[in-house]
Amino acid sequence: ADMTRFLAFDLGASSGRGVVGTLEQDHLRIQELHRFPNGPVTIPGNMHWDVLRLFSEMTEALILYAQKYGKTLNGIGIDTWGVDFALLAKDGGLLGNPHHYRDPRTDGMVEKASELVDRKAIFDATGIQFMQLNTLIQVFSMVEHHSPLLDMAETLLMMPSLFQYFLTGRKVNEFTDVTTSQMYNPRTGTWAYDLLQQLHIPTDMLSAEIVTPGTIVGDLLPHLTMMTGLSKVPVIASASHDTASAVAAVPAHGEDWAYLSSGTWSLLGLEIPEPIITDDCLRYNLTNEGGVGGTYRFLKNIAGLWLVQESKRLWERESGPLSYADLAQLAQMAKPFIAVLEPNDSVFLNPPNVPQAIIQFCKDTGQQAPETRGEIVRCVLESLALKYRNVLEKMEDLRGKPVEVLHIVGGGVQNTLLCQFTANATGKQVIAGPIEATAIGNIMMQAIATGDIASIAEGRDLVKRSFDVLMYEPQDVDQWDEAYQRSRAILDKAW
Ligand code: ADP
Ligand code: LRH
Repeated sequence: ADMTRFLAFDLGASSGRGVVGTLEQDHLRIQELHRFPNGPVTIPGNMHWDVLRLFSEMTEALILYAQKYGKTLNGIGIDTWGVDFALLAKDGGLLGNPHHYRDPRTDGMVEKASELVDRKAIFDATGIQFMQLNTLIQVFSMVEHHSPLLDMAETLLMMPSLFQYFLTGRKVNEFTDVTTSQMYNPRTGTWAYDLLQQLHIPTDMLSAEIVTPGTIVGDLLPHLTMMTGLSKVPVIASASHDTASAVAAVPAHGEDWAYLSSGTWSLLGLEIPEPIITDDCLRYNLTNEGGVGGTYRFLKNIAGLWLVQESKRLWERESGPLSYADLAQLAQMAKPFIAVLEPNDSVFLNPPNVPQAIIQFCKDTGQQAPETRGEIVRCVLESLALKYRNVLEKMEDLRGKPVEVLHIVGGGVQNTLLCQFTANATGKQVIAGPIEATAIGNIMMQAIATGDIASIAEGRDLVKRSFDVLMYEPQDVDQWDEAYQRSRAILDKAW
């Protein structure tokens, strides 16, 4: 019999990849077909994503697929980072270049928006944490800056849906990514129209249907089948928010687990049946993003390995190529617990020089500053692990039940030092893997859409059977507990 194969496009803030998933009897096999870098492009005044280049890398992956596996492909699904979006004109043309969420156009805009509608009302209408990079705040900043694009926009598409539109010509948004916008009301199951009107945000552009994860959207357009050599392929809205796909693929069972999706960001949270929209949640700036199978992702964004990525970029500019493995080794040998950072402090959102911002933060908070590269990376990793404990404690408290294990998935699984630190800081058993959980979750949701997998539970069992994980047991817990108690004041600073 023919193999059942799916292609997942997983676009993260630091790289994109096309991954082939082959369903065999009892097993899912994945193979990376194509990987390409991603990052911001800054032109006067603005910071963008290069969406046309990303799309041409995607068509390149389709060509590579046809060369390697032949013309039959059972599905294509796309997931990307959250919150960013594109605007389309009446004729379907792309209006401008989509912005990067770290673009400073949103500086001060959360405060401005909350002068019109108070934070409690915004949270009540959406259940989403406040971050200046949210779609809501980005669009609000366009309103404030009188962007002419808003007058011309007929359709707003979230980033994964833009690429899906490029593949199929069909304009639909998908639930999991829509919920990251802070423009959607999970209680009414529609865009948060009242809130948007109060912020003077035009709502006509919210015309695309919102579909649930695992919906077949349309077929690959004829010019693309011709260009690539593929036959007709269904394009499927998987869990199009990368974090939703990652959570879908966590090889967990029962309810006593938390997840950490570890990449550019650290997304730490719980899978829950209903959003938790309470005053405590608002106070701790926790969020309720839409998940698969009717669940919600109760989580917090923690500025994650972005701090290491940026340090690496700066150091490479100074003195040539460095690998993540090199940095991990330097960190391993460096002196422990020199200082602790609040990774979510706004000074780390987009500083020109992350290592310098780290040193400055330490000075400003009266701490000794790390000096060497190893010390800086170690300080970041320790701070992340301590922040994980800090956030996890709040979440366990709000849900009213402790978790037993913490599953780590994503590229950050390769940072074994961080995995061990996370076990040490939280006192939980850590189960690390799979690295490509996001692409796997994307493939899983496609297979559910085509009927090849019956349910999410069955998909998670398949992931468990198909991929190895590594276990980390807590070590040096007393020392980590002391470090935690010493750093409470700093870690509690940026809720
Ligand atoms: P995103 O999807 O947000 O672009 P990924 O899930 O691909 O991110 O994870 C990227 C991160 O994984 C990098 O920032 C880096 O810190 C970490 N990483 C990647 N490869 C390695 C490695 N070989 N050793 C340690 N860490 C790694
Ligand atoms: C991770 C992620 C995260 C969003 C951020 C913008 O890649 O999707 O869930 O908050 O990017």
